[in-house]
Amino acid sequence: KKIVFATNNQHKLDEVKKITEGLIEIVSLSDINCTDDIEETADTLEGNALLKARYIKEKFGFDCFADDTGLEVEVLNNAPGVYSARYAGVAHDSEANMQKLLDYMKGTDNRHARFRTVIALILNGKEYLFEGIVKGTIIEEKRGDQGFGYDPVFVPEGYDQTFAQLGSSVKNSISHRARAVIKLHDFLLTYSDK
Ligand code: ITT
Repeated sequence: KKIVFATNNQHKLDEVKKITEGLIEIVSLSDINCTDDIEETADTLEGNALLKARYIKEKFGFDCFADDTGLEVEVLNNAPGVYSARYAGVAHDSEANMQKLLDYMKGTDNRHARFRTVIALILNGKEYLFEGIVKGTIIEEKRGDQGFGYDPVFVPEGYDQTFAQLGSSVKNSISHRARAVIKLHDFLLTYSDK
């Protein structure tokens, strides 16, 4: 079954396509000629994921899913969280976002953080949510050049390299996004029974 992934983030699209290879056929927004920048006005990951999925369903009529992801840092009371993309003020400036985070955490012993992805699926008029979490720590200086966003400062639990050093095959086997996507896949597998 084909399903539209409502994202403008090419990195997310690449990751999800890899994770679902041979399992789900992913259609991108550019495949449906949508270049809209969907405004994310909710104050939760769940809310923004639903908002993006509903926008595509309402405008184009396709069943679809959307991903909203945040980095939740314990000592910052789970900030930047839903505001991860525009933490430093300018949307999608990953360098500035990471710098602000490292500055705020300077001298802090508690480095615990987690990535949390919420996927919202709209299928046959109903809405479903799937969550994926990976725990880890924020290091003191960026390391690695793979991945995207906050990957250079995040070391997943059980590893001593960042997502940006570990690369896509390791990231895609343990990440927040992978865990949410696997739940989505398992749901779709058994869907016909529901
Ligand atoms: P959409 O079109 O899907 O909304 P986006 O880039 O706006 O794409 P989000 O609203 O979920 O995505 O923004 C979350 C921000 O968190 C994003 O800009 C990245 O900087 C960061 N981020 C998301 N997933 C990440 C990942 O797997 N690794 C590192 N950083 C990530």
